[in-house]
Amino acid sequence: MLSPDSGPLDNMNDTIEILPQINSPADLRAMPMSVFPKLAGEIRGEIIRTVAENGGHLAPCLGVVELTLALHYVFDTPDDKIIWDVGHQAYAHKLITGRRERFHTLRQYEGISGFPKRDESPYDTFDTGHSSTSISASLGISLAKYLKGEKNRVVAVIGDGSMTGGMAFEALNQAGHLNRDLIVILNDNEMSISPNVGALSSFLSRKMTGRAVMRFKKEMEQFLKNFSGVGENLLNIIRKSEESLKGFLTPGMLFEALKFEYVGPIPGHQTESLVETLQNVRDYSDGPVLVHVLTTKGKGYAPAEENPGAYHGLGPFDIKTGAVKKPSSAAPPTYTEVFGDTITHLAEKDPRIVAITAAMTAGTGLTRFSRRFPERFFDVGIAEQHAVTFAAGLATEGLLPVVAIYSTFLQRAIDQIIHDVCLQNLPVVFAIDRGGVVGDDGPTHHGVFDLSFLRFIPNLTIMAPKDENELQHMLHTAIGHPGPVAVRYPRGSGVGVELSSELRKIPYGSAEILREGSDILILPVGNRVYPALDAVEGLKKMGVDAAVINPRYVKPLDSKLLTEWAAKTGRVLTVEDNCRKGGFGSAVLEMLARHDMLGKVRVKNLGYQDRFLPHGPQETLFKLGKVDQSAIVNAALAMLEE
Ligand SMILES: Cc1ncc(C[n+]2csc(CCOP(=O)(O)OP(=O)(O)O)c2C)c(N)n1
Repeated sequence: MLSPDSGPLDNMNDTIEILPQINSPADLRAMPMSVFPKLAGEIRGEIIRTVAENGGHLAPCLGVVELTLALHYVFDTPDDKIIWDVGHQAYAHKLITGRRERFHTLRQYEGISGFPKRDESPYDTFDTGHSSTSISASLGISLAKYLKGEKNRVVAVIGDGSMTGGMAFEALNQAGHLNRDLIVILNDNEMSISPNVGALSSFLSRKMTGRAVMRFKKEMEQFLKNFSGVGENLLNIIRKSEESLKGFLTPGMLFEALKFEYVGPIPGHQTESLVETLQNVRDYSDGPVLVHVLTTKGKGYAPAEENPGAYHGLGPFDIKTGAVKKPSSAAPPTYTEVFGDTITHLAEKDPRIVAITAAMTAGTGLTRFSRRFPERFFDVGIAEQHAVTFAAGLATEGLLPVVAIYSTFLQRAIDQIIHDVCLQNLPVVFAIDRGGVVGDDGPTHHGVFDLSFLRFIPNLTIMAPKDENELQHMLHTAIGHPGPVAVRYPRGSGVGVELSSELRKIPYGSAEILREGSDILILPVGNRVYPALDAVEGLKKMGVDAAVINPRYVKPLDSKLLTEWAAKTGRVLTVEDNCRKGGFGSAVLEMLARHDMLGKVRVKNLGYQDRFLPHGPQETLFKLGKVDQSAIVNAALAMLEE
């Protein structure tokens, strides 16, 4: 699988000599630039070894090693500021800003984060994880420095994928208007997670063959043909120098129109020329500048270069073969896979079904759908807000859009869900993946707010499956429902139940009683149902007889069944992989209050407290957040003792 010049593997066998001498960028600045190629190899080796062990974002980090060295060499960090967009490409930055010795703890519980964190290092200027924020933040920082009379430089580093997010353009627009100093580095590797999509990406592409250029060329040829002599000469020049025509048209024009000085495109893996360009920009620029840098995603590790999408973010892998270490072949399918298969299956039968992703085709399980129904599949780029309103438009014309977005990224589109979908009661299905804690990516990525931010929206139905089989039935129920529906499911493997071949509709707003009992009613939602059933087994041994109801619908709640069992047991314990405020437990409290039962029934809610959870394995976080099996047992016992 590896190509003969797989670079980093050679580097990895080299002795690590230079990196240990760098405890801060000041050490880097004291070195001759001639050591940079070897240093870049050492850094790549360190990144590959650590990600192979811990998992993480490999290809994005390998692509910016030289750029990182050049930035810290030229700019006076941490006084000058570097803001990494998304922040998933900042491992080299971490390695040379004093975190080399802790780097082996990357993404581990209580170890260093996979993203920039202000409380981890003064070199981390701005916390990130969601895309397209870097130019806005940098502009704010630059303006603040101006108002405080400080002269430091501010540099945003943003990928071509992240540049597709609307916020990036909102910021460019204001930056051009304010005309203050700001340096934007466009790290263009032609990739988002998968190949970048959209008109902007073809505009940036150095292999541009866009229709606009072709049309321009044709029209120019026609025009010049009218002038004998001079016209012919020019025509020949244009024909011969197609590259310069493209250079004339792309890609600087776009940024120049936004009043940025455009520099580039420049090669991104030659540190010395990067340094020279950045020094010029640092010393001579006046007003906003965009430096267009061309990099190779996965640079230096053959499997990642060959398949940058698969090596964008991954779990532990074998360095020699590049093969990802799978838990076991017998592991149940993930919720994501079941979603992808179910939606493809349903779309076979109903041509109105269309699927939408915001740059997460593989992540949301839509690869199969995209191949089977290319015309009914839309990757809109990193543009969650647009994805939702686009779906609303499709729905007004009688189509049945399924918008698959991770819970954390859907936070971006709350207004679009309210204003464009729910207000008009449009039949859009939101397939919300990664609901609940996601693990190693940490607080920027935990999907622990969705039940709260969706519950208050009129017309919206919310479901959460207890297992992968129920997910299938919920999707079948959601599609065709005459209004918006959100189906929220967690990251990772299902519980291993059999998948029914026949899909059935779950009666609207109905819960299911899983276990009858007289002492306490446990109401777990989604992925908390099985831990609750296990907890009940434990409680039984302690002489406690607990009832368990799977609500299935978070909204509307099955108030008849729930109040009946609340009254029978006199105690209600809710459990959710969501924040406590405004979540499922709050819904149960509100329902009991409406039925005037709060004086008669004791209620306790298990869910995340009012603070952000760190990164770490999901199971560790369930424990930390007190929503795991033992927390359920303890809470039930405490309620019985009261
Ligand atoms: C709002 C938002 N949506 C989706 C993502 C998931 N995501 C992380 S990185 C990435 C691709 C970024 O592409 P680019 O900016 O070109 O950086 P590259 O990885 O190619 O270096 C996506 C879609 C995100 N971080 N934030």
